[in-house]
Amino acid sequence: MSTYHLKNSDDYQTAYQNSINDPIDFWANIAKNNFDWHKPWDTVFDWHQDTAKIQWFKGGRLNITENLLDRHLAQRGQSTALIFEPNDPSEPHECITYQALYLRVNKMANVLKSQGVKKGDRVCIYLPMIPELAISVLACAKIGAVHSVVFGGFSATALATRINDCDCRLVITSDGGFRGAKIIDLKDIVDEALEACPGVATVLVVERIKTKIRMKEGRDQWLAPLFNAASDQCQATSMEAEDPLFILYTSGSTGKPKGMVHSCGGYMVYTAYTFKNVFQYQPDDVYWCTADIGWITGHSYIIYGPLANGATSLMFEGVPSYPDFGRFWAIIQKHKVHQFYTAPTAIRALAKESLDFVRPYDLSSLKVLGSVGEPINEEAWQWYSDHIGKGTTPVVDTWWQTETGGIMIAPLPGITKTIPTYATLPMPGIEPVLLDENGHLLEGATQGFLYIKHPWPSIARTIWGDHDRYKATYFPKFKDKYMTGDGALRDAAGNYRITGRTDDVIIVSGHNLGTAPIEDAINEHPLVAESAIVGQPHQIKGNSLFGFITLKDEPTPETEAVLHKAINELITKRIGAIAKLNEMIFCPGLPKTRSGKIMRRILRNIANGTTDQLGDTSTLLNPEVVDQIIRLAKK
Ligand code: 7RM
Repeated sequence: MSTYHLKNSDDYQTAYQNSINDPIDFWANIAKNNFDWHKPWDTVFDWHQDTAKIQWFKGGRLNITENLLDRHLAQRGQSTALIFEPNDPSEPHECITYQALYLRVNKMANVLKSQGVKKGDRVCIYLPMIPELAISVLACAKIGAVHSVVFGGFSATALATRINDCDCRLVITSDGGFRGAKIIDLKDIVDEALEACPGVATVLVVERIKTKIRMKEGRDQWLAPLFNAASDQCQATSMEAEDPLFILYTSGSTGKPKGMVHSCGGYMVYTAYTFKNVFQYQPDDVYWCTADIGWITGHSYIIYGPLANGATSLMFEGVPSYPDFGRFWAIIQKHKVHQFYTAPTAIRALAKESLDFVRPYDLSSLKVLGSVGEPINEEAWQWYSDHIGKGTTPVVDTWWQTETGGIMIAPLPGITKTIPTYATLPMPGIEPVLLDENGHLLEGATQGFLYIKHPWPSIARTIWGDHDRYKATYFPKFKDKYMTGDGALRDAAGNYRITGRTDDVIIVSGHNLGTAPIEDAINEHPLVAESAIVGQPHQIKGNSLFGFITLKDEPTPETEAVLHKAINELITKRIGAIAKLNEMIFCPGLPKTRSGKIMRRILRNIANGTTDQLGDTSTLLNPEVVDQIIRLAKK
């Protein structure tokens, strides 16, 4: 028997040992005893290393929404599933019970069916953080449609790329969204995107901001009348455990975004299990994750993990700074939040403000504080622990990825030790290893490239439409180890500290940005010859983007000023405002190796002002440009 809820350190130790000694028995037990299946699986685990094909609970049948909603109805139908806290604090919040959510999901599922959506079809969801977002996600899952949620901050071009990549026929959006004092015109962005998406036949529009928008005849329909007319009863579609549940795009170090595909069975089991244990969720606790559902954290730890446990999950429409920097703390007090899960970038932004924004609020309900998305620096960890946790609430630094589906390395609050800046210990079923550049296994206290040995149930199964890229990205050197792309350090007790990306992905305010697509956007400018982006440490964002740009002609101060603006506008248009450059310099050339590769390491040193540590520059083709760039950067 595997214990679902780990209550103490012995439970953790035992579960961990069992899960490593016999992962198949371990996960089969968890999956069998804690979820509803239509039919048991034929094979717990199947792995073809040559093709990087991984399957969990193959042959098993289920519908994930029955595990999220239906099975709680008898006991907890009247308890709250979702709390919606709107952007504007004077607008009333909404509590949606399990029963009510169940009925709303049924109605939405029937709307989708009436629009011709069938099992396996892809549906793009481009919505602000309103209940209809969670309801749309669950409605897709109910009828076996594959949802592809695109974060509302992405531009029309980025949205179009994602719609076309997985061939979505239907888009769910809203007239717009509220974000702090701003209004985001989502429908306008969709209209622009769809000019490049001939495959989209239907757009369902939620009314949120009540502005006048354009509705395209024959394509666009308001959701409300369809929803109101739909039946609130709907038969869940029976899914194979390995059928895709959703696609979520993440930036790669090169090329177009990768549509990570997650499957129904393994994803459910793993997100539910890790939610219960990492947050030590107890019935009637109020749990709040501040992520947007457009990111994996929102998928796994606002919707799927919490609801699988019958939890009350709060979703917040707004931003931490509106109407003032006390908003998070006001919400914690208002809803008596027990578990709070946010990102280091938010913590740093709030720590910079006066403690007068924290002091007025009663935060005594808090039992667990979580962090996710990027390494949390010591000062931020300490501020979070001291001022929000009052020195007693444990801080859990959770390391994981879009590709891992769920939390991989994290302390169990009140159970295992927390150490500032360390994600500490692996979850049961997770066996991290550190390798050196040549792939040799490193033992004991050391630092290296982080790999994971044995697939766990919620590992992404493929990249939509490009399984070769999946294999090449995650199993590039060793068929038997998943490559995370992160570096890590391990102490003598086996605790892990994640040191950051080891590839060309830069994490800005918790958003993963690949350098290549940004460089492509810059290079589109007719005056630009070439460009390279590096990350520069930033007090609040963690990293900001620093661009080195060469022009086709000698720049003048005037062209530089104009280009500065034009380039950031181009980036905003192609990717989104999150990818704007913080600094850019126009240089006579970029440092290159003899084989023509840009030496980003050197550019990183220049951006960071650590030019005394340039290291080996002997392979450089053009060492003279390095000095020129250093001089320009100092200006
Ligand atoms: C959940 C999420 C994944 C990348 C990952 C890391 C970084 C995430 C932490 C972290 C240090 C953490 N998915 N990362 N969590 N680094 N400590 N606790 O963020 O796909 O968007 O990003 O984020 O580099 O590879 S993600």
